[in-house]
Amino acid sequence: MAKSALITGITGQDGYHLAELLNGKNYEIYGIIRGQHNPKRLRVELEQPYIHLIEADLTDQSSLIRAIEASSPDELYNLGAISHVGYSFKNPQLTAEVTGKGVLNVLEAIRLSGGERSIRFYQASTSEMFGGLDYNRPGKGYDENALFHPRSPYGVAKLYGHWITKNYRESYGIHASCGILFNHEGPRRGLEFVTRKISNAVARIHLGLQDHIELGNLDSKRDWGYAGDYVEGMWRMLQQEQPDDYILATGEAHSIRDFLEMSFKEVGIDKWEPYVKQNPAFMRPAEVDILLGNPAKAEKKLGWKHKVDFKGLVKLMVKHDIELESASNLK
Ligand code: NDP
Ligand code: GDR
Repeated sequence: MAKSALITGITGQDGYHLAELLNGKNYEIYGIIRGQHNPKRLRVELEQPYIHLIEADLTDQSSLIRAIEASSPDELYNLGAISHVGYSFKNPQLTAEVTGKGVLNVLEAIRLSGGERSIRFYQASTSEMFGGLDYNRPGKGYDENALFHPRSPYGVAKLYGHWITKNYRESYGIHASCGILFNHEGPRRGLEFVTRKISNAVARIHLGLQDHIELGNLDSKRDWGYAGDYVEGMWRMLQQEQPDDYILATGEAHSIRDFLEMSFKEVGIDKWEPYVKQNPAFMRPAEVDILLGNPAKAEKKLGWKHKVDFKGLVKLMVKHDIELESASNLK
């Protein structure tokens, strides 16, 4: 019989890629969609008509219980969150409710609907829990035993989600795993995140639709991979006999400047500095200077490895945005 999966965050970047992956494996897929009018609903209905949408919200536990009852999932992937670090500084309490307590709401919904033994649970933990400080940064990159030191309301809320998931695994024997994922990007990335903001602006500058881009800190470094690779790792975690926590990363870090340089090169611009203005509005009250992950455990135990490298990622994002912006300006 086909397996079934329930995904929170179905309208987000990872929800899209994970649904594609599971559809290819013949899963019955259910996705939670929130809000009485969600403009992304039509996109999902047109592009991924195989997904059964269920109206629910991470802050409304009864809606989560009903979603579990309606879908009887074998696997539940909790991807839903307020996921923008900058936004979390402006809406810290909402972030705590959705990104932090929302995880507890899902775990309790699993228990209350009697799914403790039958539902495998994935929690979307993050490299933002580490904070990138000198004292806790291992030379070979963060591994699963590194010290946490979150630097934003988002990171703090995610750390709660991480520990409550581990606690429910230890207390109630739920097959619950946390994927500690480093940044992963692609054409489905929201325009509010730095990589997509850059790839889209570069495409528009190339097409003469915009003359510059405004950014915040250009010196931070991130371990950037491709989202399509990372959802494969999520799925592999839930196929293991025992639940556990795993880092997914590429093991390479690059700066925002590197991303700019490589993106502008794609459209034949070698000197990118005149096209970039710094705007303090995009700076954060506390920054994470560098995040580098060590994916050795996932490589060994899950047989997972990223396929798309940094250069390939930049290339595919800029190419996609040139096509997208050209098409939307034909109309
Ligand atoms: P996105 O920001 O693209 O998607 C977030 C999703 O959460 C959207 O579908 C959004 O729905 C949903 N959501 C927001 N609030 C609620 C709510 N109250 N109830 C139900 N759903 C809600 O994130 P990504 O796809 O990039 O990331 C997926 C998960 O992985 C997130 O938890 C993120 O924090 C985490 N993560 C992401 C990494 C990355 O590099 N992408 C790295 C590490 C962790 P709506 O469309 O209605 O707003
Ligand atoms: P991040 O991603 O905070 O790592 O969180 P983001 O792309 O927002 O920022 C990366 C770095 O770029 C700097 N930056 C800017 N960022 C944005 N968004 N906009 C700008 O204009 C800009 N200018 C410079 C930031 O200061 C930062 O240093 C992402 C999210 O997907 C999280 O949900 C996830 O958990 C982590 O990745 C891993």
